[in-house]
Amino acid sequence: MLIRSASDIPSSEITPEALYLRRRQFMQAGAAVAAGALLPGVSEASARLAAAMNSRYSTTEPQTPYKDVTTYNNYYEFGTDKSDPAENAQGLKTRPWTVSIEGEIKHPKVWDIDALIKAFPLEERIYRLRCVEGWSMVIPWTGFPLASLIRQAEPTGNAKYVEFTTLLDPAQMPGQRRAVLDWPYVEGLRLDEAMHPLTLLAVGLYGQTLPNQNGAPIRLVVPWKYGFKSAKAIVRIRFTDRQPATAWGRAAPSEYGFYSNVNPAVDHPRWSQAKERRIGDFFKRDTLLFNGYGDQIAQLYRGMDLRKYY
Ligand SMILES: Nc1nc2c(c(=O)[nH]1)N[C@H]1C(S)=C(S)[C@@H](COP(=O)(O)O)O[C@H]1N2
Ligand SMILES: [Mo]
Repeated sequence: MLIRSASDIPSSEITPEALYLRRRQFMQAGAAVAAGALLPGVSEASARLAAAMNSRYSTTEPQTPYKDVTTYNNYYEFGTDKSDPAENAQGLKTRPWTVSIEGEIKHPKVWDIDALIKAFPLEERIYRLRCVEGWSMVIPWTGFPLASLIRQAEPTGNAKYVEFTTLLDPAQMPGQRRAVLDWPYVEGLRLDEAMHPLTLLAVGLYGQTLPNQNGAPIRLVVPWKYGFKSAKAIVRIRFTDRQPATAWGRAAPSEYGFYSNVNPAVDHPRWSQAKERRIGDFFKRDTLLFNGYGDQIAQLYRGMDLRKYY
């Protein structure tokens, strides 16, 4: 495992950005609490965000600088270049916003996003993110386990999978005016993957509201899977008895399987997955099975052929 304790990290690896942001986050927490006394609602959400406790599921690896996390993005609704989302997503209207929880559950509900942020305790989770393209980052998310929401929704006996759908709005999402994918972006998990405590619904990063380019107001984070499983700007979570058809799976089924667990031994048809470049590093490093989260999640796939179920 590459996980080191905080004291093992040379101070040279702690970026000035990270330190600056921590300090600013701390001060903003104070300011937000003060403002929240006058203006309940939005500031209350940001105060809750800033106050989120670091989780035991966090890695202590050096965090990717805020600048890189928010300017090097994949979000095809806003263009296919890494710099496009930061430029083009700023106008996305993330309030009002609702998330519909529907399908094979006992308590379907259309949640207002601010009510959802208040409904479950928020945690900070510092996770590795490994993109299928061969780069990776370490990102401090703030959010709550998807399992909390699922428990409240109470899946029926027919619920076997969970489908996540991104907003469809070509007027706001210029990338949707081109047939790069069959919009809207759809992703899916098996119910036990969705219920796993590592699976997070993120509403913030670096202690602040999620930037639009990172999937505001709410996005999925599944750290042992390739980054594309982590759908952004979610408007619907639907429980089904059948495996959902995902946007990438429909576009290129031989390249993007439903499981898409990070696996250095199973290559993408067009490139090796054995190594990755951590953004900011010069040299590549070995990619770890299940992105290094195997101790926690390997039991989900016991007895499964990971080559067949790629
Ligand atoms: N709706 C939507 N979600 C998406 C994508 C996308 O194009 N559209 N790209 C995915 C990919 S390929 C990756 S690697 C991650 C990147 O998340 P980040 O930009 O917050 O690092 O978002 C994923 N979620
Ligand atoms: Mo990705």
